[in-house]
Amino acid sequence: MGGSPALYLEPCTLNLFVQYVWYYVTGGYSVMPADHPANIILDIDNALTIPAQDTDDAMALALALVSPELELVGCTTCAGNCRTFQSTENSLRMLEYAGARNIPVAGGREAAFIRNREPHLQYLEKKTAGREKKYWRGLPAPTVPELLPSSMKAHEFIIHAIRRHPRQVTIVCLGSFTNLALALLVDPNLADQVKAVIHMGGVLAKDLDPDFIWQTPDIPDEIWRTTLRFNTTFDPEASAVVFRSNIPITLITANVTTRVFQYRRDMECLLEAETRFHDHLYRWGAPWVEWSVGERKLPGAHMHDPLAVGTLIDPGFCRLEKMSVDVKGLVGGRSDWLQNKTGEHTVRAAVDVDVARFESFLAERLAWSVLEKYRYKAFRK
Ligand SMILES: [Ca+2]
Repeated sequence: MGGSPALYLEPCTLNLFVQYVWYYVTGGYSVMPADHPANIILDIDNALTIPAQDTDDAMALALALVSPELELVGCTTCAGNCRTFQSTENSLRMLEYAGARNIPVAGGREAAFIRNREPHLQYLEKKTAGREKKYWRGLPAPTVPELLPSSMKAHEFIIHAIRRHPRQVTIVCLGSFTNLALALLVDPNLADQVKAVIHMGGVLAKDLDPDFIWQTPDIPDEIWRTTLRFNTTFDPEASAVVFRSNIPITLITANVTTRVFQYRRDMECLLEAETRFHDHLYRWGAPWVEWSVGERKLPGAHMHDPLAVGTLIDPGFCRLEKMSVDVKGLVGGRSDWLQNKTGEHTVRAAVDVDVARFESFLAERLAWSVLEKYRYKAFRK
């Protein structure tokens, strides 16, 4: 380190400093839409602490915990990147380390409505048997969470929260649609009370060209095309229930999420935050970045889900267009179910992203402290 040590600030520290000063000078309100903080439920397939699985749900949860523009009402868990019970454990552990003990975590269904996703889940479980293991070598076994899940199941929690806060809660679905669909079936009048749904999923029909590079050659084609293709197709019957519900839906498509990454240098920012929570994110997040660079030959780790949460914080990160969903086509296995035309089931879908601005926002924001309100305030009854 050259120059005067007293004046030198690491780039991460400098970014943090600027963010804090800016936030406190402006009061944090100058860029917030009028309805912030936005109440959200995060429905996630959180695989953090499982080697060779995506870490993006965990980073999305972390982003929610540090962002004053959001009010995290609770987490519900679903299958996708891992089994549902694993997502529940991983989320409870994160909240425990964050000191956010009052945020409920409600476990969801393990299985899709009617499709057999066992081959998909067993494929994921075998994934650690190969040479990828080296990236996670030496890490201690994750602790058993002290926190317990909610006594409510995920769909019951969704109904409970929406009924307590009608038209005020956005449901952020970062895995399959199973839990939300179940809530809508159990409580047929619930849809009108849901403010909005934002979902990481979908692929624009124009980009279904076989030459389009998804940059995940490690995933077998039959797994990729039938189930892993970005959440929406994991449980297509559940997705159909949600798309037919008339809830305002925004899809943060794979077209934009595959363009945003977490880099090695970003992991250093987590380490410098020096909290148990950030250490945990670093410990399990850094190997995934290394694996993505070493095995997938990517510049960093894909950050699909944080972009969905980030879009709630700043809608300007993505350019959205009105599109239609061919629900019958989706259920029937068509891959071009998201189309740029008028149709019966309209959604807003992300067609472009401000990559540089979002990536730097995410890197800086994740080093922020977990909000005090989650440490001390009891969950609103
Ligand atoms: Ca996810």
